Amino acid sequence: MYTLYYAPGAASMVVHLALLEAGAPYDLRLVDLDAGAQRDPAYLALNPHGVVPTLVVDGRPLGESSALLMLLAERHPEAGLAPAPGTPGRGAWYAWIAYLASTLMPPFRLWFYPQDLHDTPDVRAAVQRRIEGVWDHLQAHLATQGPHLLGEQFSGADLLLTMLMRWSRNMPRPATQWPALAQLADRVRARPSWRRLYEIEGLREW
Ligand SMILES: N[C@@H](CCC(=O)N[C@@H](CS)C(=O)NCC(=O)O)C(=O)O
Repeated sequence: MYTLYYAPGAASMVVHLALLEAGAPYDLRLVDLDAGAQRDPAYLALNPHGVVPTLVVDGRPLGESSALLMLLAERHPEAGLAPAPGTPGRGAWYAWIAYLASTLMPPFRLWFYPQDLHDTPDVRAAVQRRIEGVWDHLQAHLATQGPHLLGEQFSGADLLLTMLMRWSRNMPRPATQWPALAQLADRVRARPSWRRLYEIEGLREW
């Protein structure tokens, strides 16, 4: 049994999707970010960074959405969230998750939390360019080697990418303006896990 501390549509989303894909039993605990619940001492004891997600695994709280995605893929190999260890796709899968976590997570953090930096229009434009540059790169990859990040094989990396694409929906150029990215998102959004998560987390807008 897992316990997932989450906020609707936040970085916890990919962990929640992985749990649903795996059919693993879990409890959900809402962290009300608007009310500042992530800074409650009881929550900080679980997650010293004061962010979601936290996943309690065998009684131990762990953070970092991309690491939790990899952990769940390892603990539930039958879910097909990752190519099997030792196969050629496994290395590419690690690389895509590390790429998404290192290139998109930081600028999205700055986009949504401009107070983390001294915010100016120049900084905001640079953050936007950084995110759009990653969409360009992913478009080129998916157009030639898609439809998923690993080609024909769906994986948890596609869940992570689609969550990150979703975060761009109100940006001047949302990720769905890149056709191969839009096609990947359509595939992921058609999955039962995505639909079920929308029901559970009460999400409406893409
Ligand atoms: N690198 C972390 C980022 C987590 C993160 O920034 N979560 C945001 C929501 S998407 C959060 O909890 N924000 C609350 C705050 O910073 O006060 C991860 O991937 O888990």
